[in-house]
Amino acid sequence: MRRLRFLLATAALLAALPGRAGAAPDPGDLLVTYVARVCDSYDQVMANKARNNVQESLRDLGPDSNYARTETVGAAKEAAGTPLPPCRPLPGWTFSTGRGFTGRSPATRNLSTVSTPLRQDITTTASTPELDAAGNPTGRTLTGAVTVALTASERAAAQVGNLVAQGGTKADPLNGRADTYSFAALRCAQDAVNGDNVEYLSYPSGARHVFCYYYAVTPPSGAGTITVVKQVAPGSNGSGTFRFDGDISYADTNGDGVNDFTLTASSAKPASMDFIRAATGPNDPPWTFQEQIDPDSGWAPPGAPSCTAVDADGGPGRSALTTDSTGRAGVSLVGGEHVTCTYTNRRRPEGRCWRRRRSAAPAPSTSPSPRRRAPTSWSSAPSPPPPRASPSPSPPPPTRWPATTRSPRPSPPPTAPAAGTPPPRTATAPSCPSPPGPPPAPRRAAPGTPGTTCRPTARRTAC
Ligand SMILES: [Ca+2]
Ligand SMILES: [Ca+2]
Repeated sequence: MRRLRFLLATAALLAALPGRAGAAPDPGDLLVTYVARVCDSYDQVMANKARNNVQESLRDLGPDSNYARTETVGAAKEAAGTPLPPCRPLPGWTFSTGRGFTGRSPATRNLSTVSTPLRQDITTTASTPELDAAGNPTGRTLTGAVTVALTASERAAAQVGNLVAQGGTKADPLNGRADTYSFAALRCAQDAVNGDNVEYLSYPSGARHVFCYYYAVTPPSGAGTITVVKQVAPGSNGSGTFRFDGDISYADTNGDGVNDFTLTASSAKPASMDFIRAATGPNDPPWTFQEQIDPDSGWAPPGAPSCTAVDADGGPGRSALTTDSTGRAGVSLVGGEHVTCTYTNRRRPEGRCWRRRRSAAPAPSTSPSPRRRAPTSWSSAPSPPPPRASPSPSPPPPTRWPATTRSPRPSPPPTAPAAGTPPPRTATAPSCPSPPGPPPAPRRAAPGTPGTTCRPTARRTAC
């Protein structure tokens, strides 16, 4: 009976392999099973290994990755991390492959795409036999999936470590169905690190079959952009690194359990970071962020940021903006709008060390009619959420595990392939273009900067 199941599964697989129906697979074929899923909310989708702002979902994802640092994407881990139900198979979803990748842009629905497409016709079917790493049927079936063999051009790209998969096509990463689906996550083969819409396809040593899992969310929400700008007042000496806590960021750069991002600026060089985020619905809390100033940093607190909203035509926006004197900002984002909030810091006068005021209630200023937001996990809150598995130290090379913002992506395969399979990537092998967007977030600067009378402190957090 078991043998019969095996033979039936093999026959089904052969029929499913494009261009190989009815023919015995070449033992040298390299196979990929593409699987697509759709969920009802972002928090139903397991995150990739790194939780950072490379992630291209419009809201943060749910559980931390259940993969070990160098573990290859597999059906069992995906089923455990993002269960069906509540998520469902997504047949008819097209994937593409190419050489290298290009960062997200408005023209590609703010999703990364392959830079040189090799193939744009890989579409999931109702079901396909599940294969093991050697390419043999396991006897189980995967729904919303398709297995294909690498083409010659794909294989050539894989052999130089340059084969990349994406959800959708280069021209439309949402397959013309943006009115139904939003991107949530993509994980392929040995690359499940950054949560963007591109992943490298490579084969572990001895393997000839790998998986690529894609997750969409329905219904989609509109999207807008929030830009946080950091300015340093003229005449302020040196540069400063400023941390902002809030749910606008998907990263936790200092590992304190509260999401944050950092900006480093000087009077000669302001800094900014863009966040493409979901429009907030009537029942959604606003996006939030708040600058955090170490009392020993030598910088005075910025006070309320200056925020403006602009609509898609360049006119005044309708996004509701709230700010207060503690540097807190809330944005109820309207789809298609661009909100910019600017914080300006200056050095404290010499001889005066600012100390954090804990009791003073912030004096809110609003525009237009703010909605009262539910309490969220501001950094000053005493009870941070459960700690996340931090973007663990890296699979090789470690520099490809950004703790915060953008960096070369996707990640390289961690192990050496067998003969005839793609070679291992090294720390210098990837020549990924720098995607557009904010610069890599710097680590927090040591407090006690020049030009102040505050004592230096050794206090420093691990990033
Ligand atoms: Ca990625
Ligand atoms: Ca943090």
